Amino acid sequence: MIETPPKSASTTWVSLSAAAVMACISLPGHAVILTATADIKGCTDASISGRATLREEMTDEGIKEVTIHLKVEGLSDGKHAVHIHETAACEPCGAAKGHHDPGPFGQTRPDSAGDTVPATDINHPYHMGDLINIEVKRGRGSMRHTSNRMTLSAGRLTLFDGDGSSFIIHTNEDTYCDQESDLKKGCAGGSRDACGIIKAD
Ligand SMILES: [Cu+2]
Repeated sequence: MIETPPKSASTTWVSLSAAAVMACISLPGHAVILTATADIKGCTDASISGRATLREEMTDEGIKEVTIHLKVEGLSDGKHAVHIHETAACEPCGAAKGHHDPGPFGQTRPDSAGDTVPATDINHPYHMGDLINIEVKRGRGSMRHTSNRMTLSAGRLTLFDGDGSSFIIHTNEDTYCDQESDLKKGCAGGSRDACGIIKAD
């Protein structure tokens, strides 16, 4: 004779399963869309090495966010500027060109001044900003940064545009060129110590 489980036990199991499913669904920002990686190498110093991982997730609100986790060894102790540069090229490190920011320069207005569609004077959402400094202690540094100013998936903010993108780690810290007195050559970190081309996994 097959024993039928008591109704209350079955009901409990169903309730727990539903709770587990609900818990998975309700976890915030955990829908991973795409991941990417960059192997970091010294521009001239072969003892510098590192790795960056990038993970694009969808928040509960439906916003794409990219979380960058960077680890590096061999840099001098102290703070170093980290940016995503506009070209997937590291040889030489200058080939990575300028900072990734695909919008038209100098448009701080939130949207168009006119009614033309498509408008050509909208910089939003290209006010991407730059990444934060990495701090190196006893030759090792790590940094984590989350941004909704870039995506790995296709779109106007993608890092995988026509010529790709790279990380550059600079010799000095980024002052973020924040104050009038900071607005001078080198305020974004100066020369380039390391580079890594961002590649989709
Ligand atoms: Cu830079």
